[in-house]
Amino acid sequence: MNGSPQTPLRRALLLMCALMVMTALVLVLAVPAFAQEGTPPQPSALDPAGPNSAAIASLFNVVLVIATVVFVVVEGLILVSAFRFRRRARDVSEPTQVHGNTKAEIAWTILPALIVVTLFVMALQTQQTLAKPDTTVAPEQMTVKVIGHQFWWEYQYPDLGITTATDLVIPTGKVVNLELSSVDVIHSFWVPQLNGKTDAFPNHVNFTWIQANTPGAYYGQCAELCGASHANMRVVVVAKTPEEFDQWVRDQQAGPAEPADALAQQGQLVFSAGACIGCHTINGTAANGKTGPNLTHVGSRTSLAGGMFTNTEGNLRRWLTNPPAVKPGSIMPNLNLTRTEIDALTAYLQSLK
Ligand code: HEC
Ligand SMILES: [Cu+2]
Repeated sequence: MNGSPQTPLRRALLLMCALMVMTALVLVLAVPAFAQEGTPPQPSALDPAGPNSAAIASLFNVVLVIATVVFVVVEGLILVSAFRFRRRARDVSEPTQVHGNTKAEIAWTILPALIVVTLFVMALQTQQTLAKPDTTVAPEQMTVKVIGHQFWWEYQYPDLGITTATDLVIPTGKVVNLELSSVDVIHSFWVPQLNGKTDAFPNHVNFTWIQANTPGAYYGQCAELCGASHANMRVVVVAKTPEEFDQWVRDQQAGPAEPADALAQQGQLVFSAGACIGCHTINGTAANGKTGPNLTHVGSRTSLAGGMFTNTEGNLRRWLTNPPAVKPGSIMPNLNLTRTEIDALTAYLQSLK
């Protein structure tokens, strides 16, 4: 085979196969390694749970089909020509020289142009769907202000007088208009099953909307690098039936629960005497800080600290013990709380349903 003209082609093919096998191996081995325990489900934008994301998914599917056809035709032609017109062994003659083929040139100019124009028109149509919800399908609407913070989302329901964090609670079957902004750097609000990525800027209000077809928890992730804990800035949309949502609204509108047992009462004292009130609000108390999440009903949320933790006693303790140690760059500092203070605060915060 030495010196045979086929060797470079064979080498290239071998190299390509090796690369493909290696890529497959890396994917198979690496993906489970990243899926740590406690990581929320990684939802797919191709599994839409509402009309906004459904519009994006159907555009994607059309693009995918067209791109696949183009890929197969183009790669196929390349492979066929490379194989059929390859240099045979001992063939030293010049190949036939051709140049110019008007028909072929017109075809490969017009066809891609048509494809691009089709995709352009479809993308415009989808953009229009995303810009404005179809209110003939879901006539009921509500508005939530979504405010990005390093490293958690705040939600204000202006018509309902509710302020909460991380869990965005919405009713099913209703258009929820989201007015996005940020108090610090640029964040991006993204719940793949419900909407496309939408940036949240300081001093500017951006708009997107979501609508959930069925009750459930839809997970998302801040999609704009915003600092050390960008990856820990998550979001969960909790969609409830309209009846359950109304109940939630009544619970949130009520004042904070008065702690019943002695330990929780002690926690209330620690809270109101400490630095907490400078950064956190508990409605109807002296605590009216705005730096951190509103804690009036923190016990009713599914997640804590920007969705980094599920809301359990153990995680609350971990958080209070040393926030920046568990969440790099956290704006909540280590307050060097004693064991007794943490016990009391945990009991108190958990009682705030
Ligand atoms: C300097 C401001 C500051 C002080 C003081 C402070 N916090 Fe925070 N706290 C924050 C910020 C900011 C967050 C959100 C951090 C994140 O998720 O990245 C937070 C988050 C929390 C959370 C999680 C709430 C949620 O919904 O995710 C709890 C609980 C909490 N703080 C309790 C306390 C308690 C109790 C004290 C007093 C002992 C306290 N904090 C003092 C700023 C502060
Ligand atoms: Cu962010």
